[in-house]
Amino acid sequence: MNPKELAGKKAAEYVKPGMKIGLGTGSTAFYAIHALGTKVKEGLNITCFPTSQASEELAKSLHIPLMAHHEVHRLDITIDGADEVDPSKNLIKGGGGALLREKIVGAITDLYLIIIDDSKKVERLGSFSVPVEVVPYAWQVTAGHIQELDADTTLRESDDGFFVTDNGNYILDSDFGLIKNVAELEVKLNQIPGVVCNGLFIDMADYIICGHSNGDLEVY
Ligand code: DER
Repeated sequence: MNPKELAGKKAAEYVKPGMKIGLGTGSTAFYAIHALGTKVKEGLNITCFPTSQASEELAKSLHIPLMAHHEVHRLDITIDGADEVDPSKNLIKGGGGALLREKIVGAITDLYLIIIDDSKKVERLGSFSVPVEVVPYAWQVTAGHIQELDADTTLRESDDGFFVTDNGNYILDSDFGLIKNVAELEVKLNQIPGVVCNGLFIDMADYIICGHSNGDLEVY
């Protein structure tokens, strides 16, 4: 079993009957959603709230019951991936472009489980550029403000032009280098007009579930 599948299946074991579950986005969350689909097929009674159109479509294909938007207030567990995890369990997320919905969902979750393989573990955040979701209007101006925080910014592209998030926004992948103070940077980014969300998830993760290529599983 590959490390991401190992982590995804382990996270699904935390899910109990009657729970409300946030469904993350990405290639690791893919395995957790499939594991939940199997449990639903076996009779597990849960309702879920996806963090992307992609995860919503996957959940529907697995007949996982979904909540309507007006029904969501608190979630018992959210299972989601990450692009980098530091020893304090701070994260860089957004590599899959779902950071805004993921942060909204993570913020209303009682138990936030982050599933990774060991390639995501770092001593300090920043080797992976911080995804910053920005409104398309005057995005170059917003990029300028981010650059003033000593970053190189790259407008994320897709196969047919600029990458557009599920919310109709752009993403500026912002390279700050290894970040000295992640909490301070997270606040500074949020103060920039035009910034909708950034991929620094500070003090949000409750547990990291890490699959290793040798078959070991680490939960901390
Ligand atoms: O966009 C995100 O935050 C996703 O969680 C993603 O970055 C996770 O990466 P993965 O596809 O390696 O699980």
